[in-house]
Amino acid sequence: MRHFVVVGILVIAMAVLTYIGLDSAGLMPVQASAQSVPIDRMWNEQVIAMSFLFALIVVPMVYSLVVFRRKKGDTTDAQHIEGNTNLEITWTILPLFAVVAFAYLGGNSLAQTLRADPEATVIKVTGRQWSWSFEYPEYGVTSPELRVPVGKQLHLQMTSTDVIHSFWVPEFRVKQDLVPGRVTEMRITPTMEGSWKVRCAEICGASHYAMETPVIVMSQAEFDAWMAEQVALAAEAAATPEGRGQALVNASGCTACHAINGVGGNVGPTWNGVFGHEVELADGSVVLADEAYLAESIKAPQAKIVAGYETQLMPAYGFTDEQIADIVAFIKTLR
Ligand code: HEC
Ligand SMILES: [Cu+2]
Repeated sequence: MRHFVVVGILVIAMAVLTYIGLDSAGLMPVQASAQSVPIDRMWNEQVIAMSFLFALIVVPMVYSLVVFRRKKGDTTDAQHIEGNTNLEITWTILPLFAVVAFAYLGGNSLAQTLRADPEATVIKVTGRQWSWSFEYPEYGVTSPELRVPVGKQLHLQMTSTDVIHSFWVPEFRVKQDLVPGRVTEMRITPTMEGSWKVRCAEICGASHYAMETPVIVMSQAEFDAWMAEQVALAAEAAATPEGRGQALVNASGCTACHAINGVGGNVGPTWNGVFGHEVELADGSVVLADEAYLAESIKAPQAKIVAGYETQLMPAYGFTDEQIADIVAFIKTLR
């Protein structure tokens, strides 16, 4: 009996210490959304259960090793034990209750993170290899970074143009896949101003690691000012071919692979200075990068492969000839 009391006290002490240790390790980034509250509560409950189970296993084991060691010179057999029905019933029933309780808590937290606000702002999210774009249908604006006002629920309607991606901002906790041919939804209510990053959380190809873009939560006034600027820029851009081309480039994620003025990926060649210059192709020939060549490169990317980029694949886009002409007009402006 004395052993049970001592072990019981040690288990509780060890559980408390383990919990305090894990809790102060700062495993979580800041809590920046309303949806993170039920998730963090659930996490905390699991950490408590984990700490207790850890203590329940480790303490009796170490205690037995130390206290019930074989005495020097004792060569007798150990006591034979046949099993214990009460113990078996207990350790079946208690975990069963624990699992059912966690299933209930989990269902509850899930329902809270999915709760829809009818006033939510709709944002259409597109993921592609390897970039994001965010369309604000209310304003007719598309942005390569996600800027949102604090305190309002966002209703993200997400899809992918190629493979499965996954939208994940650790500070918001929730995560959702983007599936080609389907629209998946997610609700996020940012509760804190700040600047974070959305990362793709589904391995989606060679540059998966680079598929991230800023997420900026600002005050309503700052957001309104930014949006007014975007609306004005979009109207201005729509009036010229190179402006329309630039908007298409921004909305299509070309800069995931092509750097413009030093900003962007290096999977494909930079566009600066390409127009009017000679391009060496993989087959050893040389072509002049005129309008026709650039248009063909976009329309039929595999028709002429630039030397040095044989192993990289430029995707095909379903652009119209006018759209391609606009993009070429934009590339021509890049000296
Ligand atoms: C997944 C990466 C990737 C994306 C995204 C991408 N490209 Fe490319 N692009 C390449 C690669 C690699 C090449 C070079 C190989 C080739 O010629 O096919 C290339 C070549 C080009 C060229 C020829 C450039 C030169 O220097 O000769 C043009 C023009 C071009 N891309 C336009 C675009 C446009 C416009 C978009 C967006 C609508 C785009 N690309 C998106 C990878 C990409
Ligand atoms: Cu991805």
